[in-house]
Amino acid sequence: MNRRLAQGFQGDMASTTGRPVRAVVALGANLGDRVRTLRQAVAAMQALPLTDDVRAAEVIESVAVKPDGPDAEAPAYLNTVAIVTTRLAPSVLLSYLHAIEASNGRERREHWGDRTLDLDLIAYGDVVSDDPHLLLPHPRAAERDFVLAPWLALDPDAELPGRGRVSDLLARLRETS
Ligand code: PH2
Ligand code: MG
Ligand code: MG
Repeated sequence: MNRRLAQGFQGDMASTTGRPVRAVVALGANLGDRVRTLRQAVAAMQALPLTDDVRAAEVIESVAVKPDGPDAEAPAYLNTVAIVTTRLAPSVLLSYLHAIEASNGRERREHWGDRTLDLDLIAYGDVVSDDPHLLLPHPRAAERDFVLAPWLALDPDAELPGRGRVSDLLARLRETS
């Protein structure tokens, strides 16, 4: 694991769950060398403590979605989804994901602004949480083709906790768009 990432989190290493949990992470990049950044992000997830079995779907390209809708003028995204098996507590996993974003040059200026790397925790086991610092599952996952499609490709039986089967959610989304 990257030293800078490890140093930032020494105090949190004990924040683990007893048993391994499957977590789903959505990756997106629309600035810089997008392929390289996504590869680095997957490698960084593989190097996380108490985490293994990182499986990433094939990368897809998608039109940038902005607060007002799809924007074909904005740089296009590469998106994928990774499923990881982890014993990190969800808040700790999320902190690591933010650190991986930062180490890949992520800047937070604008809501849904262009970015080198976005890592969103989509689901953590079957946990449902309305803690504003840790909303689970991700509140917009069911509306996002670029999240549901790679997730379904990795796991045909995937379920979004509290929302149903990913295959049904994706079919419904495609009917209405
Ligand atoms: N992420 C966003 C906003 N818009 N559009 C696409 N195509 N892919 C994304 O990952 C994405 C987006 C905010 O997280
Ligand atoms: Mg996002
Ligand atoms: Mg994000």
